[in-house]
Amino acid sequence: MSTPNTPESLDSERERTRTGMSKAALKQDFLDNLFYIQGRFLEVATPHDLYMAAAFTTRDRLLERWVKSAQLFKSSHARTVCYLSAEYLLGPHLASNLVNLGITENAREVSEELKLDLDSIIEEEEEPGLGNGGLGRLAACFMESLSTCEVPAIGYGIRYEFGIFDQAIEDGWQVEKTDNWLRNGNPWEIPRPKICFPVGYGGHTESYRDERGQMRQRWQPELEINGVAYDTPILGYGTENVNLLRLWKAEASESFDFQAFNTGDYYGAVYAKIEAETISKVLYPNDEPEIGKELRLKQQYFFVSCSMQDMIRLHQNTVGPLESFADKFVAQLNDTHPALAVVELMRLLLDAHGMSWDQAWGITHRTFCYTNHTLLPEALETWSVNLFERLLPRHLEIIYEINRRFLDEVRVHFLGDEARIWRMSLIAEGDERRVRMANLAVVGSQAVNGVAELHSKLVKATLFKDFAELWPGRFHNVTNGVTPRRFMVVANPRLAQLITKTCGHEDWIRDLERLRELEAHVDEAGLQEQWLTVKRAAKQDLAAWMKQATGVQLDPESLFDVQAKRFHEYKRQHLKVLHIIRCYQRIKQGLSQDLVPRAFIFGGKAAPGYFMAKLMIKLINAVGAVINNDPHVNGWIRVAFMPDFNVKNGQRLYPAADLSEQISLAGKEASGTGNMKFSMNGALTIGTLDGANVEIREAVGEDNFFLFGMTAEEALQRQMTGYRPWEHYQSDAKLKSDIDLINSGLFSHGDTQIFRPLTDNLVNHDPFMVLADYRAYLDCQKTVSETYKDTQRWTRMSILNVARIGHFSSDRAIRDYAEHIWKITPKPIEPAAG
Ligand code: F55
Repeated sequence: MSTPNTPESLDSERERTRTGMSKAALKQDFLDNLFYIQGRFLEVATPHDLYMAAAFTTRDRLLERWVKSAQLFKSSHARTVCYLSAEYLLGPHLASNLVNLGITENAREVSEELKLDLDSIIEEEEEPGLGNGGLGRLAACFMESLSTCEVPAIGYGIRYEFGIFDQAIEDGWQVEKTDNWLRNGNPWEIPRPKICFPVGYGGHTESYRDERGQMRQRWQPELEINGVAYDTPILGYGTENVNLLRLWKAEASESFDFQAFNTGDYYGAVYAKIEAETISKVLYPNDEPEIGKELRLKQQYFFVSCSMQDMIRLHQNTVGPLESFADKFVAQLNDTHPALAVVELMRLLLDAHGMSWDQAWGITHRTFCYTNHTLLPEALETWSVNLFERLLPRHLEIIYEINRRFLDEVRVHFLGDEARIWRMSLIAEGDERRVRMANLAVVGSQAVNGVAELHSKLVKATLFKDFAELWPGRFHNVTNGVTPRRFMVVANPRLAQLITKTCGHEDWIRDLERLRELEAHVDEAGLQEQWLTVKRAAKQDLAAWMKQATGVQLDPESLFDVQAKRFHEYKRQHLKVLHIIRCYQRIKQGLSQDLVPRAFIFGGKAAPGYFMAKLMIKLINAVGAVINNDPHVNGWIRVAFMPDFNVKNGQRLYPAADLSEQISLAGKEASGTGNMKFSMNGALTIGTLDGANVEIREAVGEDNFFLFGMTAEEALQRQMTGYRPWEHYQSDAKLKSDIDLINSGLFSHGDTQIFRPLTDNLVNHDPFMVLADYRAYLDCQKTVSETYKDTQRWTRMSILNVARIGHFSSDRAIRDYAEHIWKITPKPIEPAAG
């Protein structure tokens, strides 16, 4: 790109040179880093060396902004959001940081001059998969948008040594491989060995008299370990603000060595060290059965204790007296995993800082806000009182006291309603008494929110009905969003360029509502044609990737029909399978005339202990193997399973999708965020009225959304009046023949039993009402096919989906939180003077 010689452009070029963003500076630093950090010349550098040099060159360019942000936040006592999350599903940093620094083009040109390919350098990065799915990815989108929206923030979490497992498919089954993401080093983090806090476990509590003669409680833990901070800068787009992601690593404290020295038990001390370090060893894949639960509670306490101690330290170093703690900080609980923070802050204020209960509770209660991400009863966290007593005895005492005072309030409010008191108590009574973490989070927070309108409504009407009646003003909705930087600009540069060209500016990247300007061009043949070209190119890229990863050949001319998300029965991947089998049977019966050629593409991991979910993966691969090899099918339909669906692979999928499958049973998916990512990339949605689908449909227009299925209310109604799935099986001949085909052994080398657990469950129980929605789903898919045949109409709908999706940017979500929940105003960093 040549730069015209206007005074402004010279100024900005000088500015770029000054801050090291020029091509010359980038090239020099890249070569220096390659030599001084990796110890390599260009000629002998491995792909990994090149990636590390590029990463360090990029990181150097964010440090100045980072330090400036930190300085300003410190000196101005800026109000700060602390996002507490057990998971951050960050995805690769390099490409996203290049975009947010505005140097992708320069980096590409420098690479070309050095005869290197920027895309393969970017490919080299091993992503930090420190999350399971939607909840962890939301935390990552929010961190990026907090920076973009110039809201001072710290993300607190755990530096898992092993993130979410890598998924391989062997003989059609999911096989889990450990995710050793730190193996080759992590250039994005900065260890802070001096930012280190002790965390206690076990032991007992005791009473003592303080210097003023007051009786107080204190905790004598049996074991103490250390949490050490590892910091990663999180850049925003088009801003100088850089926020901080601070992840804690567990280490043994010196007392271990001391112990060994005293007792001579050297090996005992070494084992104790190893045990301490297991606390941040591995991310729990959700839905795990009971075993290992204790370690999970230890993890939760570990990271919230470090985070609360760090916040208190920061406050004392800047503002000073703890009375104003809740003015300086607001702490957002990402689901209940960090809910112990409420109790830990109470403990620190009471026991370490000598506050009275009322004073400590006043601060704590004003500090926290809580986001709920699920209504599924089996996903609501509870911990056995016995375990608590053994691991965190002081915290249990504090929970009892919070509960005592809270239940007194309930008693006064709802005179004599004992049943209600039982339901609202922080302790569930029963064979085994358990602490209800969701109730604790609600009681300890000043604001509670759901993640989509429907979900927030159900939160108030069902899960927290009693609480909403007690404190109606506490409940809010903030609909989720995703970052358009990663999911449009990074993932789909061709589309981003076309949008920029059509709108005549790049401002849509930071103000996503401006995508609406596309609407004025929706009927232009030129745009429609280029839109199709962009989509086809993305489909070709995906087809090439799939071919090398799985051997399955997809036809880019066919409709790419994608369902990518964690495997769970409520998400109903098996409903999609029934549709595929129906298409297959039609082809076999010579009735393929009204079909359009389709590629059915799946992606997603199943929790290692979730048998049904793993069986669904096996079924998809089994059905795929038969269909893909049946000459009769002759390319009409193809089934492909993308192995290891993670952020990186998601970025390959979203741009290539024509159709996005969002088919959960209404009322079960809190929001969904994949639905937004697909739609932003021009896929049309087939979906139920669930989670954020409802709002997406309203935004893009009902004519541009394929709706089917029961509403949440209808589903509930049918469950209550007695749902009998076998009646559907018996009365719908096609449904019966689809399910029977699964059990015929056709897809399983004659094994008629292997898929029985799935089909028996569908026919006899069907907790997520797959059979009830089967007919409506097939009918709707017919409409999809009809619509796809009219390319112009489909393209128009696709453009309108993108034009009207602006609301689902995580920038909007963060602004909602800032205004309604956190009461915080942005704090821009002034760019450096020239
Ligand atoms: C992780 C750990 C545990 Cl123990 C339980 C659940 C999870 C988890 O990953 N939950 C999750 O991803 N929930 C999802 O959150 C998204 C963001 O709000 C929603 O869009 C989605 O509907 C919800 O299922």
